Amino acid sequence: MSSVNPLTKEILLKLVYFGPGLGGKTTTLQYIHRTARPEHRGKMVSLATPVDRTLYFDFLPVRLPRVGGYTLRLQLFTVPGQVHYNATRKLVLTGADGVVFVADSQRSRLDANMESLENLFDNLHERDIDTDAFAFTFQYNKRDIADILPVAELDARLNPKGRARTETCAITGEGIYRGLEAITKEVLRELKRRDAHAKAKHEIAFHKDDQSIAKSVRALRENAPSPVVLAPLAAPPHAAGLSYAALWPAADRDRAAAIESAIEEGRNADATRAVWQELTCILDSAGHGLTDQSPSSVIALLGLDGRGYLDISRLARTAEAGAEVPRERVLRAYLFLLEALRRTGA
Ligand SMILES: Nc1nc2c(ncn2[C@@H]2O[C@H](COP(=O)(O)OP(=O)(O)OP(=O)(O)O)[C@@H](O)[C@H]2O)c(=O)[nH]1
Ligand SMILES: [Mg+2]
Repeated sequence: MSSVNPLTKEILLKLVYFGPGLGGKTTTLQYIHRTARPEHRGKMVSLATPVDRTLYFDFLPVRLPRVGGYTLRLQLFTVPGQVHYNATRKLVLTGADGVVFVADSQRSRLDANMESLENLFDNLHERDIDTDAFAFTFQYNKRDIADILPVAELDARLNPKGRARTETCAITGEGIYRGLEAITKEVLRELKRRDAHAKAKHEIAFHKDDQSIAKSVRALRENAPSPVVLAPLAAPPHAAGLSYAALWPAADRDRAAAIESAIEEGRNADATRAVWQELTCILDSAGHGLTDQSPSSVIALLGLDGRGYLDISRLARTAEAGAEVPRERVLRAYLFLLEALRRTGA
């Protein structure tokens, strides 16, 4: 559910990318993650637990500054499209402010689109949501493929009410930001409409919002170089030797190399502090949008060993206090961090 904070001038919105399996929802979020300015987006978290598939979705937080005097914090989610994961879809839809329906434009997927759309409506109706007054847009995806339905036919079959729709190719990113812009506008329009009826008004300066949303989304997209220097470590990357830095996202590899250099040079306390900082950051992003964001529950959700986490937190305190940190424990802490990284797909 949206929340407006007039003090910090922030609006938090939850947007869900919904649609049939393999339609391109995850690819859409990956594209935004890859191309948004690093300072305006958090880490992308993909949760797929092999044992209990009820937990399975992607999450990406992004921040749109200066929209009508407010900063918009968007929490972007995807649902698992496959038919049998409806429990997860219901869970992810909880409190959604808007939905982008990612349709697969391929002729052969028309039935799957219609089934998924019906499922979306069922899930919303179950929550007593009036779908006519719900922010909802379409992304007609995979427009790059040869055997696709014309837009007019998709409109007729999926979108008889003529909601906003964008033609996209999630792989090249064509149309993706226009789609994000469309749903953000819809959600704010809906919020404003509700606000007009509510007794307590937020007095959000929504004038010219469409223009400022467009501007803000455009600013989000421009790819800026990301300076990644982590104090207190600023070691040069490895010249030789075994390194796990390649397992990290490209933008973070320098920091991984810095941790490894510190371990190699016996600067165990420095390495510990850096591992702790990285771990906290990963858990923080993974916890965004969850009801219980405490590190222990995020650790449990990711299927990580809670004892390993406690061990690192103790070790970080030891390092902070200036006491000696044994090499094996730093190595173990680094291994734990690598595992956390792998599980979040960061
Ligand atoms: N040609 C083409 N392929 C795409 C496009 N978008 C996604 N794909 C491919 O389609 C496949 C499925 O994409 P995903 O993003 O995983 O689909 P999803 O909607 O998240 O699927 P579920 O998680 O099963 O619901 C991947 O192989 C993508 O590379 C597109 O616009 N064009
Ligand atoms: Mg997916």
